[in-house]
Amino acid sequence: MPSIEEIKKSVISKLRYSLCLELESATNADIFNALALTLRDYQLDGFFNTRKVQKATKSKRLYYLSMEFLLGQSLRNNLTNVGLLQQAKQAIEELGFDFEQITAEEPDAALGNGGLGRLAACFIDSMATLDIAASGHGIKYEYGLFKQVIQNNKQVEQPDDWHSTHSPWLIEHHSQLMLIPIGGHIEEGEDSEGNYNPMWMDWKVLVGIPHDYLVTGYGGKTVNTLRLYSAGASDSFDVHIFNRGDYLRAVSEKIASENISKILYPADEIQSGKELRLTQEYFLVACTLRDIFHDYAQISSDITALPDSVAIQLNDTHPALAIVEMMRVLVDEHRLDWAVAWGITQKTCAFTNHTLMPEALETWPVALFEKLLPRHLQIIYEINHRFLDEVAEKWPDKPHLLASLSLFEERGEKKVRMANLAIVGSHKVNGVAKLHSELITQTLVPDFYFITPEKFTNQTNGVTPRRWLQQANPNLATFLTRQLGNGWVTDLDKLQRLKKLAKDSGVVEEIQAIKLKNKQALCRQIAAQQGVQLDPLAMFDCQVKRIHEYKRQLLNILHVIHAYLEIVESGHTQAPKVHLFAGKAAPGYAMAKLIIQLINEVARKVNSDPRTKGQLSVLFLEDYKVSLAEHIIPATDLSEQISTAGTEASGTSNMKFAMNGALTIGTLDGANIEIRDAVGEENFYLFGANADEINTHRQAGSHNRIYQNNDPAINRAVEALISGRFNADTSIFWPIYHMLTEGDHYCHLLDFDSYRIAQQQAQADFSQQLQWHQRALLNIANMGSFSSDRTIKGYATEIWGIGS
Ligand code: DL6
Repeated sequence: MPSIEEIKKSVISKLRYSLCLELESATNADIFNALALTLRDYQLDGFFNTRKVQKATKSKRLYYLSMEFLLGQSLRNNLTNVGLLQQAKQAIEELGFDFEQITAEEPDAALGNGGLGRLAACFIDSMATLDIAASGHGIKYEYGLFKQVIQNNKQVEQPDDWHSTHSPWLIEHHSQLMLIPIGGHIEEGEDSEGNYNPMWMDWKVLVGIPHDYLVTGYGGKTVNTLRLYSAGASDSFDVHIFNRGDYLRAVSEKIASENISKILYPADEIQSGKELRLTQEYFLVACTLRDIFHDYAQISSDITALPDSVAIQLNDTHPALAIVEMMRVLVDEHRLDWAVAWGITQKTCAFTNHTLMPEALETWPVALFEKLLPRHLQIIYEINHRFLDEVAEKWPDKPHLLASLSLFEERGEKKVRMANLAIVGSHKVNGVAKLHSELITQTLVPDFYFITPEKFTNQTNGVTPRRWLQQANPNLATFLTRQLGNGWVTDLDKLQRLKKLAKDSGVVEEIQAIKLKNKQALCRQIAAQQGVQLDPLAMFDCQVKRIHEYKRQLLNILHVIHAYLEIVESGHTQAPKVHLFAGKAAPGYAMAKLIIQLINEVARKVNSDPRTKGQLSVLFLEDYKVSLAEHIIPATDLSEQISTAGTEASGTSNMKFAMNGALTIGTLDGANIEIRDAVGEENFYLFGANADEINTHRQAGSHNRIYQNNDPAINRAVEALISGRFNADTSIFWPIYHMLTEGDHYCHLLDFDSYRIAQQQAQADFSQQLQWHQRALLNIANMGSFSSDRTIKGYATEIWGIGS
């Protein structure tokens, strides 16, 4: 381990020889870069060592393919995992800089939209910590998720220039660039032995350039990589056009090639039909498979034994083309028999589903495939043909199966169904929470479950305690280490031992003091950034996540409107409460953007009304991202997990909040159910209809107006939307009013009353501070199984055949 002096020396040397700067003129950003480069050297030593060990032990390797990796900031996390946090802190202070300011300089790497991308980031941390030979594979987007600013109470999107071109964490391997064919057409033909031999002709070339981000496991023993591919222009890019002398067109096609990794699609659900998106998915898959076959060639020449050494996990359907590309390489390049190639592919690939929303199931027009990936389309037809023949032979009395299982949607424009492709081509399919996995088999793809029940399994999500406890909540982490020793960081079940301390009022007061400190810190940050003063003694009730109708931020704000009207119209008083919201809406999602506007308009009204002073504050925090979450979560008293039952696959912020001592108000949805089982029903505010009840309600076509008319409180809150109270233009929130009262798929009003009662109970309980924090402590103590280490152990043994 380097000494403080050595770190200082290296920082000065990096400034001088890598950045061409002297200490005297260095800014905070320069120091950040120099410290990151210093740290990267230590990580590189670990990386070479890890490679040696993994080669010597012939470890089976896992390739995690994801279109999103929501990393956030890396400096503090990498320092912690390498074990250099304290030394670096001191070195930086001794050089005359403020360590907090240096870490704050780092832009978030927002290469993801939300839960799916952040899960991938937690997983690579856990894989390295568990010494699993693994690599993440994604795209190095030049622009990550857009930056959100609120102007006139509305979301405005700005490009996120996250410094991808000069991130100190990324190591470019230009010498390993890859040529990826795309477009063209197929010419049918035969090989010299008379076998069918289609030729993929006249394709253009995309160029993939790998960049490695080093992923250090806790303790620094294993250093894996996250490999992000950027698209570059190719010299050989459409030489035909060039040769014809149309230079400008040839150059613009080059630019189009570079555009492939320009931007992350800013929607948490997929963007079917978009040519660029399908190209991005193919680009990721094709680059990764080149790496996989290249790595495998270093260890074996027996291609049929590939599944013994390689496992591929598909993070949702986005990289499902890996199945097809693998078949193409095995059949067309390695000349394997189809059945042998198919056996290898199925044994190697596994698929995780992350959503039950039918509209989120990816489908791609056949015409688009034909244009971009003609050979892949042929292969998909062949997979489908053989698969459906097998089904027809096995279940001759169930011909209806063929339509639902087919890889093609035949109604309307013919499309490829990516979920069906992912299921057929994988040996395991998992959901991300118990309820979600059950619903996959019962409602999403019941016919696939019928024909291959053994494929379906569950791996409940988890989050890394390194970032979400140790880093985000140093006050609590110090307390935990004092009480339990340091072992909890890699064995979160050790938190169980806190249970016996819950009766010790001294310990509970410490938990209370830690929460207060975190709330004070958040208040300072909010005051500095948004100029708003909040009372840290108030109850902090937070809902931070993507803005979506199913997540029901609308239910939350309707309840806030109700509380406001209780104060100003009914003369009620309430103990101080702060409602915090944060989250981004997909730029094209009008209803979600209107909900953001409503929250901001309500906040403006409530906060400026002298009658609510000291009782109610509402705040929408701009530009939600990982680093902001790290400040909000440890400061939260009440965590809002209020999605309509049966819609949220798992949720992961629910885990982060509970782990940091927030109590949850939530529905029986996603992982909430397992969290409630773990922390105890008395430590969780349950409300609302369950998934079956929601289903029955929807099937009966029940109309929300019934609920509205029966309940004056609901009626008053809903009518306030169009009363001009929050915006002089009474038509602004009509779309919301209309949706709530005339056909609300997400059943806001159905659950409103039960939500209000649960809120009332939480508010009353919060006044009993000792009991509240005792329950907070029990939440922390029982969250051990929501570590992503537990999740990854599950994937490794049950899906990847690693470490079993
Ligand atoms: O599994 C990670 C995360 C879950 O916790 C959320 O419940 C779920 O909504 C999210 N899914 C997506 C959907 N993306 N696609 N497709 O982000 O996954």
